[in-house]
Amino acid sequence: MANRELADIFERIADFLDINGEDAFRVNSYRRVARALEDLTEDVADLAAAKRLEEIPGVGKATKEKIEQYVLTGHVALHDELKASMPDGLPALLEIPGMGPKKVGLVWKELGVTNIDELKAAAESGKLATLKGMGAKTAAHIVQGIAFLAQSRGRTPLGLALPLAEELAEWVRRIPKAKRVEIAGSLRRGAETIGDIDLVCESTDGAAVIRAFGKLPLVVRVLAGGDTKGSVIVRRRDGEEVQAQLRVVPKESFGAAWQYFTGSKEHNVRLRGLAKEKGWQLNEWGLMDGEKRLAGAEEQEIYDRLGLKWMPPEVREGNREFEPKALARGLIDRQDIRGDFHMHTTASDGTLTAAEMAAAAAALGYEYIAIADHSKSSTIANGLSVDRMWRQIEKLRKLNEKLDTIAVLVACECDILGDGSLDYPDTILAACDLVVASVHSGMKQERDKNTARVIRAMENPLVTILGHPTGRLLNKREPMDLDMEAIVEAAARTGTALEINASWQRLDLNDRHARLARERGVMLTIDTDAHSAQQLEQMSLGVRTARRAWAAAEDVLNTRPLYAVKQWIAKKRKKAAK
Ligand code: DGT
Ligand code: CA
Ligand code: ZN
Repeated sequence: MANRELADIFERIADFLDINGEDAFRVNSYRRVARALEDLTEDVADLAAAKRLEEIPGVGKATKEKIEQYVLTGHVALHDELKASMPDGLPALLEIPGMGPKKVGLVWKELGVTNIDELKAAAESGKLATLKGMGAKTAAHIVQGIAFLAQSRGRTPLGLALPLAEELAEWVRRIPKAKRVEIAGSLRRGAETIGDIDLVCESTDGAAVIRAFGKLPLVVRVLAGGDTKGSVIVRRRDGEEVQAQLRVVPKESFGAAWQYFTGSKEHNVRLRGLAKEKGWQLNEWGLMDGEKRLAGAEEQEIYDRLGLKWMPPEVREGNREFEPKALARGLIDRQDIRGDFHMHTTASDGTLTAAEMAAAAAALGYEYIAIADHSKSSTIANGLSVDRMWRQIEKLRKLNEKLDTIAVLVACECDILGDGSLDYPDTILAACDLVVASVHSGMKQERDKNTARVIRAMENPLVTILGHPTGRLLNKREPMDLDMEAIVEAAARTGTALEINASWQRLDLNDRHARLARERGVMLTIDTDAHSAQQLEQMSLGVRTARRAWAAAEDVLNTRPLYAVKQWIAKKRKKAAK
């Protein structure tokens, strides 16, 4: 239906008129019709065809003409004219908390401000505070609004949100009247980035819990608070802010609320549909048959009553998880992981020696690791020259002989050069136990070129794993334009493993591509790309991504014991030797 789009256009006309200082009556006539359009149950085009536009509340001569124009042409001339009459950056100012159309008009006319950067500069220079009706406090508020807008556009990466949410949940657990507290939302589903943190709490005194929630030390500001829901801003470890919601429910509803607020929305729609088919109702308070509560205290009961197996949160995306045989194989767990094939040491850009990394990995209970430092072309990462790499191979062999707690495999992260050839001669690659091949430069080429480059690298029989396949950095760098179908097909054909790089900034492969790879029988690895001991613990983020790809332990090479890993690596190498 066009209603929504037309409502937006009318809303923007009202904003533009308001910025221009038009009289309130005219401005409001557009706002009223915008709202009426949103509430309309019939398509506005049908109403226009039936000459029934007058039935829409608030429609007068001027607005009726504009609706007809839109239905006919898809445009409203007044909207286009107004938009053209003001600087392009101006409408974006309206999105800043604390900046209404009146203030936007004021800063534009009085200070010549035409975009967010100029507004920020005007605030910081003190000019903004001198405007009529502004003052230092309003100016400070606007600066805060600009900062929040900038970061709230980018969602929070899972690796930043998870520890923060766990800490917040721990604080909530200490609130006297709070009982059970759990994380819900996209965070519980292990999504790569999250919009906000959702917590669910069992208590009989919601108002008290929510008041205490607003006073927790992590909380920067309170946005809203009531009897069942509180909403606050907390600060991320990088200084940015994230919104967090707390929902408080009684014991008998805890499972239902946890399920509901875990989502996803698509998954919930399906679940609610199944309840409806049986004549029941499902919402955040419980699974109800009229007045009778069928389930609600535990999530498990809800799935049980609906005749389903309980579903791990990572698969609740409304993407075939309701099919009968969907999850027959089970999902990989963090405990299935026996090693890590991708980490760096002081030989290139890591912070610990190989011996120190081995000790840290042994402390995690691993059976093996591969040390994969950078190759010579990665000069900023202090990549190893051919000579240095020969010495590194020798050094790692000796280290491995010395250790009896953990096996150290000799590896390298070899650059894939522009033409798809590798940064080291085959003699070096053959001397390694395994080779991670990665693209680190020249990623802005066209899709065909990128794809051919990466496939050529995978065709080298000495390449074991394609490292961080798309090169993306969450919220920072777009993925390389690749034909992932072709990459996955080539991985299957050449017997090359595809990496789920578990670094919190990467998660690359992403869940979708990892699922595609798994469905085509491609071997996956989950590697941390650690540059420090602490980064080895990012493994759990990669496992979450693998679970979202419905991967079982058998789909992931580093769940296998060392002898089986070696056999698997040897297969591709042998095939090529024939
Ligand atoms: P996010 O925060 O954007 O990363 O994504 P979610 O999935 O955490 O979404 P959020 O925070 O808006 O809401 C949390 C869950 O609550 C969501 O996954 C499903 C449920 N939910 C929220 N609003 C609705 C709704 O309007 N309908 C349904 N069926 N479920 C909803
Ligand atoms: Ca959320
Ligand atoms: Zn790399």
